[in-house]
Amino acid sequence: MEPLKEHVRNKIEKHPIRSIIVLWIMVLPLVVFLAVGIARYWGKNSVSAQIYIENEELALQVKRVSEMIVLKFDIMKKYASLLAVNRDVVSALFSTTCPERINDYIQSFSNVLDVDLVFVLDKNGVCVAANHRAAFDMIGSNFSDREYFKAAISGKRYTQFVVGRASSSPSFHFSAPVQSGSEVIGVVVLVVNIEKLSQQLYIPAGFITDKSGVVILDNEFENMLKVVPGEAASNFEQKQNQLLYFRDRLEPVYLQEHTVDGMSLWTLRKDGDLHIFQGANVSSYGLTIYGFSSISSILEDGEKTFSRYFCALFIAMGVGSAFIIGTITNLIRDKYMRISLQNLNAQLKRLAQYDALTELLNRRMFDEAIAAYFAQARRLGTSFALIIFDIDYFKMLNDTFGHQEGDRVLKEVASSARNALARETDKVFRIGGEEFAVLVLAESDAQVVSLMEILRRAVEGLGITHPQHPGAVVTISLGGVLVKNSTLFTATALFKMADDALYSAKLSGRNQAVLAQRFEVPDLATGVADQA
Ligand code: GH3
Ligand code: MG
Ligand code: MG
Repeated sequence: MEPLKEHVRNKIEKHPIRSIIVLWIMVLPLVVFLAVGIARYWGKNSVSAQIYIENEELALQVKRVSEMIVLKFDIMKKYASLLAVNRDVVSALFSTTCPERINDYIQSFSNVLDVDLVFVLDKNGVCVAANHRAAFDMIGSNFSDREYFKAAISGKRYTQFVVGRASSSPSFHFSAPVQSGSEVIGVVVLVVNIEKLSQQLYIPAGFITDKSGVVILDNEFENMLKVVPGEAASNFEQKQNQLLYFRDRLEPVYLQEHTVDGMSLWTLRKDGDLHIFQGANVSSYGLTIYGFSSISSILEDGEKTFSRYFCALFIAMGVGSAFIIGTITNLIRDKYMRISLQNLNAQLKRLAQYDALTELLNRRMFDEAIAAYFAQARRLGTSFALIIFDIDYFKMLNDTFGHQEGDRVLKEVASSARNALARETDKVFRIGGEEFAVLVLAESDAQVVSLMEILRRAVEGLGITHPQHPGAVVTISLGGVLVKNSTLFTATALFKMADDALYSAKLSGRNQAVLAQRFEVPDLATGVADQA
């Protein structure tokens, strides 16, 4: 995990633009996935809403048709009753020969009420009168086997769908009994052709079936006298078909159900449009209304809506994600750059303060430290010591064993000096090639001498082979000075005193320490220095 993080971090730091593009391309499939999901959801919602409205409209249409049927049929029944109480009609049924004026009356009755056929049957079912158009064919014919006759002769008004035997045209028959007192003496029949009804009961797509499931009204006419699959008439015998519908066989209505997104949809012909369905029963007349409405355009629209939503979402989310990635990448880059800058600063600070080889404080820090020791000594009246030491015959060691070995020796001497000094206030500096300085808090000359001796022995004790002569080891020479009354010295003067002491140590044979003689200047104002 860590290396991956590091890798990403490095990439972001080095190639920010490229990283943003790569990250964006990596995020792109997710953007597409989300855009498709949301667009599909929205598209589906919009389609559902439109289909809902379409369903409501269709339901309303179907309801209106069913109300129209009841209204229309009720009126026809009333017309039939009205004709049944006409005095001339009643008297015609009593006479053997029907007077022509009855036919005239029936003709004008049918004209005024816009009924296709009106006729009167006697109690045996024989036609005795009819409007002019049908009179020639019908008068004298027997209709006693018809259901509408049987019902009416038993005293009931009746409505029946009939396919005319002579005309083979489908129509509705409305019959009513003609009574003389309580006795039924005949029947009047009003006939309305389906064609006429179709114009008044219009359903955009759909049809009306009778109680057996046979289509008896279809605006398109293609389903006329076909049977809805699964309905009673599917199992009718040829004889029954002939009697009721004047057909040998009843074709099935093409009606195919499809389930789309949990919705039941229907096709009304092969590869036709998908339709929604709404049905209604007109129970008083045993009719069923099948209402359909095509939603293909809504579904096509849904596809377009999806594309539109998808494009809009993809652009918005694509731009949005690029912006977010850009911002995040920038934030990460800023953060890491800040961290590296901090690290770099710390490193620089270290480099500025410490010597790279020995890891001791450097010359600059020595200058600062000596000034601070002076300041503290002046303020608090403390005393301190400065010790300078230098490796003996170091050039020879370097020349004999090489510079690298020389460096190793420098490091060892440095760390042994540092380890020899226990207190935190004791500080060791590398102030030149193989020259070191020590600043410590000290009270007396004796203390300084013993400290120098500790350092000298520490280096000698390392036992590092020196090429001067067989058995020789690396040693150091030291010069020290104690600063007591600090107002009387300067850093330069002090350094010179220690350096002089070191020089004396070298002259006296090396591997030894020399304490500088202190200067005492009791009165600053006189500017005269006395020697102690
Ligand atoms: P003396 O006892 O008088 O001090 O003799 P010396 O040879 O030690 O003194 P000199 O000043 O003649 O030589 C110092 C040598 O220290 C010269 C130089 O090659 C070596 N030197 C200085 N700095 C470094 C360093 O960083 N690494 C190494 N390996 N050698 C260094
Ligand atoms: Mg030297
Ligand atoms: Mg030296």
